[in-house]
Amino acid sequence: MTVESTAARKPRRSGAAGKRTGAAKKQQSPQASEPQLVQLLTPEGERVEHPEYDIELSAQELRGLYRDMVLTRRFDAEATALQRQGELGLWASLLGQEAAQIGSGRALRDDDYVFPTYREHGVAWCRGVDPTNLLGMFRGVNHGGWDPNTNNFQLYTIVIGSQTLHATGYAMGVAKDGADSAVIAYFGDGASSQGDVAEAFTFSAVYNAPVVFFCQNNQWAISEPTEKQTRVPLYRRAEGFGFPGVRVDGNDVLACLAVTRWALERARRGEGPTLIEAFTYRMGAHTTSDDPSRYRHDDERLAWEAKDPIQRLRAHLEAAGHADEAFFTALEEESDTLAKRVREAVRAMPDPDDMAIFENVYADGHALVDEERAQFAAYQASFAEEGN
Ligand SMILES: Cc1ncc(C[n+]2csc(CCOP(=O)(O)OP(=O)(O)O)c2C)c(N)n1
Ligand SMILES: [Mg+2]
Repeated sequence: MTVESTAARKPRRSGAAGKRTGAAKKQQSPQASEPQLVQLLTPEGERVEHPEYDIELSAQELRGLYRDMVLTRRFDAEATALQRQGELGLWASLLGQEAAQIGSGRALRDDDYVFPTYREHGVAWCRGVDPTNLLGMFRGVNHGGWDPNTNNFQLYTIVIGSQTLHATGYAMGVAKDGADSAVIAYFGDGASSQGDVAEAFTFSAVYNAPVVFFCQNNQWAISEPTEKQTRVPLYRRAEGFGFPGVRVDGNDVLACLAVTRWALERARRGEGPTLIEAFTYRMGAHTTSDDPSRYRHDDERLAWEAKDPIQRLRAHLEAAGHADEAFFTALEEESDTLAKRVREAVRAMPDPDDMAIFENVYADGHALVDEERAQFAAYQASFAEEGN
């Protein structure tokens, strides 16, 4: 089954309809005219209905999603700045993908398990992984920085697509245990071309594994556009494997939350995997080592800026009277505090022990690793001797 319908999109009557201001226009978004895109919040911040994926959230919950996105964006900007200042070796920014990550991340239950790529800083935030822990690997002082089982959030995975197989295997284990938790694997449009992803789709389908495949189609795989990855919209790939695929507006935090919740519930009920394609955009460079001006035009980015995930929720909050100036000011202050904490934590990270690289290679040790350790120790000691 492929979810084909965006039918009956219409402006939604909200309790605060009377308070609607000019910020909430009825104009349809350009994306809304595309078929198969689930949307609950237009780029102008207007709530619209969807027949299959509607969601009711309190003003407090909406403010919470907004806060998550603002703090995540601020943390991400700070990490980019730290790389520019030489404090990090590399950073992979999530700029523009906040709604996809916070919406899906907030759909999860504590006992669900997440298999991320290297860009899921917003999901990490939702799982309660301290943002400073994300930076150690990018500073080169550790190999990960957190215990996956503390927050059910695996370590970042650089090998493109491989985590979809890990997630599938884990989900098959969850099903064998008889648990009703679910697993979610994040990956990108580029990763969708990897054999690992096709294998994960096959295994999860035939074993009915409780896993959600959350593909952030941010339109680019470094310098390769999505049309180099596929001849059909990515969400339709699922059909050939025998499970549902849904394309959601990845810049609409409410739609991402609603669709991910639905997919997780399917998994819990034993109905197997779902592919969600969050249609979004990588606003920044692939990483701090990349220069997107070499391969894409500025007007593309500008068009997506008009669909900014944070601005649209802010427009909705203001139009519906769900947040006042004091809320936005307090959040700005909270962002500053977070940024300062992140800066200080990174600069205070101790360098690792030189010999630590030889640890945890084999559980019971290995002759070759022992030999290399001894060689390296002798090499290091030679500097001390020279100094004497
Ligand atoms: C197996 C493998 N092949 C190639 C790479 C190099 N590489 C790193 S990121 C990337 C592009 C990934 O694009 P996408 O899946 O769309 O994710 P995004 O970076 O856009 O979030 C590639 C090819 C890698 N890390 N692993
Ligand atoms: Mg991509």
